[in-house]
Formats: sequence, C-alpha cells, structure tokens
Amino acid sequence: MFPKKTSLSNVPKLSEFTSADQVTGVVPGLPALFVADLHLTDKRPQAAAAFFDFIVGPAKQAGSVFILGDLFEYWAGDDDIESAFNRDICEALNATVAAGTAVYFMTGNRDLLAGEGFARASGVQLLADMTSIRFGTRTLLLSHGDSLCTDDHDYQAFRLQVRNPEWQAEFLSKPLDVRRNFINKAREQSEIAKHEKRAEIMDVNADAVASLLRSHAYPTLIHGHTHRPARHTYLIDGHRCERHVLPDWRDQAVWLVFDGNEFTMCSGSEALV
Ligand SMILES: [Mn+2]
Repeated sequence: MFPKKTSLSNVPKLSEFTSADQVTGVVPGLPALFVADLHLTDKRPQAAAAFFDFIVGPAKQAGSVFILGDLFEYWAGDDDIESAFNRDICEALNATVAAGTAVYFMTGNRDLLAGEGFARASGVQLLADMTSIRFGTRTLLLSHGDSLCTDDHDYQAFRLQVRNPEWQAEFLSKPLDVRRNFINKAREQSEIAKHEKRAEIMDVNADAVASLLRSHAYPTLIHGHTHRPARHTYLIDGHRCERHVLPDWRDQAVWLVFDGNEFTMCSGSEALV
C-alpha cells in the first residue's frame, strides 16, 4: 500500500519554499522568536491554550516568529484544515500576521504534510528545512533537526520515504480518515521504537553537525526535534559556532528570543500537564 522505494532525487528541493533572501520579517530593533516541537493536538488543551497566549502576547511584540517544525502533533494533509482545532490554530496565526508580525514555518517530521494550503489558511510563510538568514551580528541557520540524527538508520530510511513526492502524492490521495489511522499507527510504532533505541542514537550526530556548520560558513545553528534543550559551543577550523536546541512544549511553553545580538530563553508561567 505504501511503496518502500525511495530515491534521493525525489527529496523536495529547497527552492520549493521561501529562500533565505526572501525572508523579510527580520526587523532590526525587534526581536525574532524561535519555537519548535509544540506538538499541538486537541488532546492537550493546556498546550494549545499556551500557544494562544504566546501568539497574542510575545509573538505580537516581536518582528518575526520562526516555527521550526512539529507545531502540530500530526497533520494528515492540507484538507485537514476543516477540523475545528486546526482551524483555530490557523486563525490565531493569521491574526498575528495581520497585526504585523512575520511568521515563518518549516515542517517537522510530525507536520511534514503542511504545505501551501496550511500557509494560505494561516498566513505563515513556508521555509525550507535548512534556511540561512542574516540577522544582527549573526548568520542563523534554521532547521527542524531530524536530518542531523544520522545514527538512527531506521528513522532516516523512514524520513526519506515520507519525503518522497510520489509517496506523498499516493498518501494524500487516500481518504482523510485512512490517513489519520495510518499516522496514529506510525506514532504508536515510533513510541515503541523510541523505548528500544539507545538515547544517543536519537540525538544529532556530532560529525553531521560539524560538516553542516563547515558547509554554511560557521553559522549559529538553531533547531528542535531532539527535545534536548541546550546551547552548545564549538570551535571548528578556528571559528566559534553555536548550536541552540529548542525545547519541546511538553511541560512548558518555551521560546528562544534573539535581539540581533543576544539569545534569551523565555517561558510561559503555566505548567502544561
Ligand atoms: Mn520532530
């Protein structure tokens, strides 16, 4: 039913989304906010409430907001926009965009199928995974982060499969409830698989990070996915680089603020049960 055949040449090209020189929402003098792995679902109303607080509060005060994947726990396709929960999220994003904050979104592994339809409904601008932007004193390289977890071979094979446009086209041709069922099963299997894997395997690979930083002229990398919030510093070929790992929203709403010079991690006051 779901073809296993994958081909590197079918992986979506960066040019399919907004390129870095089209990122115009980085306003000097106004901070940029970075979030990832909110995993919003109607099963976690407190996290959704925290998102609504975030999007009408800190997000509206910012020049730009970058959502680096896994905004949603799952996204079965852009026709899933009619569900009340997804529609409320899109409307909240739209209101903040209308108020003047540029909101950028790149897909994660959970919401990989959020595309042009989601962008139209929410007002966000789609970014390619691995987008480099110049802001203040830094070049920032933005990614969801899962492509760097190269030690997890099973996951990388799955990632390649679900990013294959032919696979996506066949998947999207199925009825919405069939897709939702498939995703629920995949999520269950992923949870089981996680318990069987060593923790190190699910983190980024150090060599993959070093070669990425080298190939992008030693930027500051910001990503999520691993749920291991940290600020790592590296000295690579004599260049000081940083890697900021965004936290997930399992326990608390958390966002990274960059004012063009300094990074600060901020959080909502409510604990998310
Ligand atoms: Mn992820």
